[in-house]
Amino acid sequence: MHVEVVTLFPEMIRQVVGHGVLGRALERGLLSVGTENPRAHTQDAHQTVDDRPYGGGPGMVLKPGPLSAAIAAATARCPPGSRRVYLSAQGRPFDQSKAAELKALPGLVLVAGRYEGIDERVIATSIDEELSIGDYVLSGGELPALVVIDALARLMDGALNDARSSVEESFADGLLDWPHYTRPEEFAGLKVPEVLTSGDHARIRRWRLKQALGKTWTVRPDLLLKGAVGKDEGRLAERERAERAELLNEFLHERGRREAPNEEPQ
Ligand code: 9D3
Repeated sequence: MHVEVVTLFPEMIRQVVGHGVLGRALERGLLSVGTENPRAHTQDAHQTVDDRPYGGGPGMVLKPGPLSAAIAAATARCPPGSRRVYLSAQGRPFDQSKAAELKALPGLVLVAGRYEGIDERVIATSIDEELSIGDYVLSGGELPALVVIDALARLMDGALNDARSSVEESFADGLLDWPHYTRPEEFAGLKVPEVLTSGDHARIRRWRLKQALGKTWTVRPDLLLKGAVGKDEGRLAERERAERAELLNEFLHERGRREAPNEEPQ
């Protein structure tokens, strides 16, 4: 997959994509990342990329000319069938199922805005989809573009070093993670839960699923209503559904049914 980022700060992108899982995915040729700077598409001596908003108000708006020219240049380096995505606080939420959908595309042009935003006519003529990474105010689309690229990279076959089987981990799909422990067996007066050193893999699996269900109930009950995230969305096998119901019931029974979700019992 080839990804292009249209940005006034290409160094921000280049610096980050060299590291970790992402850097390895690039080295392995699973993914390539290029950048295009609207400033390179200006015609005036001052290389002006922004201007005051029609109608007045604070801040500046990215001018349509240089930005649309940069999007065109970036698109020309992507295979046919690529999608042009504008990262914006006004977009639909980016989530794991959207990551899986984008992963299937041959290429992606990610447009990062700055200032108050971009001229609406660029959205009308040069953007296929608008995505937000969450309900908080950032200062531009570069970090969101990197978030999207990172989520895509780890979905590429061969990007992760461990050969994790999707079958093996699917039992906790769509849930928050269970607690993790490593050596030593006692730290800060706290022991590793006995079940994890028991060698009883069926018991360990059920303990982990119950922990994941309990944590999810407590901090993200919305995920339980959704069913699951990702490719298995809403397609939990009947047996898994029954097991989850049983273990969630156990969790609720043990912590006291009267506590509402979101209340971490102490
Ligand atoms: C009128 C209020 N605005 C400024 C306080 C609107 C506004 C303009 C530009 C809010 C954010 C931004 C810059 N944000 C992004 O480019 C952005 C973003 C975000 O802020 N939150 C979540 N996802 C994204 S994706 C791009």
